[in-house]
Amino acid sequence: MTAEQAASSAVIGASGEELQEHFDATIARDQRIEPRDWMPEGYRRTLIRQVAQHAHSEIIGMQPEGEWITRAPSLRRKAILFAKVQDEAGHGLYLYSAAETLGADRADLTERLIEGRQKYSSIFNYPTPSFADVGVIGWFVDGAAICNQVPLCRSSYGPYARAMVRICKEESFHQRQGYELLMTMMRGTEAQREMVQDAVNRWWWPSLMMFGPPDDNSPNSAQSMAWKIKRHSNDELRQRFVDMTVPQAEKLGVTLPDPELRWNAERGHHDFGTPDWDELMRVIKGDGPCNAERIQRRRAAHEEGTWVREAAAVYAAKQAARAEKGVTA
Ligand code: FAQ
Repeated sequence: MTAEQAASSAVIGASGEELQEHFDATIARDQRIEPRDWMPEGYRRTLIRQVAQHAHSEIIGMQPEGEWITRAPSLRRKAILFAKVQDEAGHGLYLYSAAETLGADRADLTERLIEGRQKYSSIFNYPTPSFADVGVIGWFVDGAAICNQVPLCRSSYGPYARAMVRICKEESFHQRQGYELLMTMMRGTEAQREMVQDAVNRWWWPSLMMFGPPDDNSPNSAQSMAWKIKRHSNDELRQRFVDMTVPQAEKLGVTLPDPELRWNAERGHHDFGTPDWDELMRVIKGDGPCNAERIQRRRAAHEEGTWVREAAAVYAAKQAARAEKGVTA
């Protein structure tokens, strides 16, 4: 028990065992754990790990598409892309705030990210050489994010679950913009259709890897599901994504690059091939096509933003001093 938890148990006069029982009963009743509630240290640590990785993913995830803002082919596409990338920044900020309610320090989380001590999603370590990648990221990556994150709206930790509600609404919008962009390109020239197919070929397998390792090699899943932080296993969500995406690919007129992909009437799901799990592990460990570039860019942005953080802190201190003296702005 931490000092803070010991103090809170003393206040309400409950023993460690009683606190644990109360926590277990709250989870069993499908009610939410809130920041001031007692929680086991493992639960807190697991949430900080997952929420921080999620926040970092949103922030690093601004880079692959962000590269296209200056090169988007029309003012309309530029405005749409600008808004989408800005939404991802907002998602990162809600999630860092959720991590702070668990006692994490945002500056420390950022340090851990840029020093390579905390992870972010593997998917953002792949390059975006063509504008079709912007559409495919919206369709596949936001689509996978929706499959993974809609169940997180029912996650047992209140601030995380509530942050996910708005995030999921925005991700749905992002997915549709990606699909609409691809439909426009598919109605265009042969060269544009080839660009779309090429982007689909490059992003399909990395998108399946976003859901994490297979269930029999996912060390965190069992405990996270028992705590109802995660509601479904990695493989269940991966299957859901495949089933959702296959008819969308047919409608769009592209081929998903998996010769083993077919409907299995008995299971009521699509069968599909096995992603290259060695590749996922390499990318997670920092050896993907763009890992070094992504972190270098994030570090540079952090350093360039030092003066903004310093100015904001001085301004906040001044405002607090004025408020203390009773001066209204
Ligand atoms: N990449 O035991 P498990 C987005 C790590 S946001 C990197 O299965 P867990 C929005 C895992 O952390 C995308 N690392 O772990 C957007 C663990 O390492 P650790 C991010 C991965 O936590 C769209 C180890 O492997 N979404 O896309 C990956 O139970 C477009 C063992 O794995 C979230 O973060 C991976 N793919 O399940 C933005 C959603 N997979 O910490 C811009 C919330 C696994 O023990 C543009 N997170 N690892 O050292 C989750 O649902 C879970 O954390 C999973 C992993 C499913 C990602």
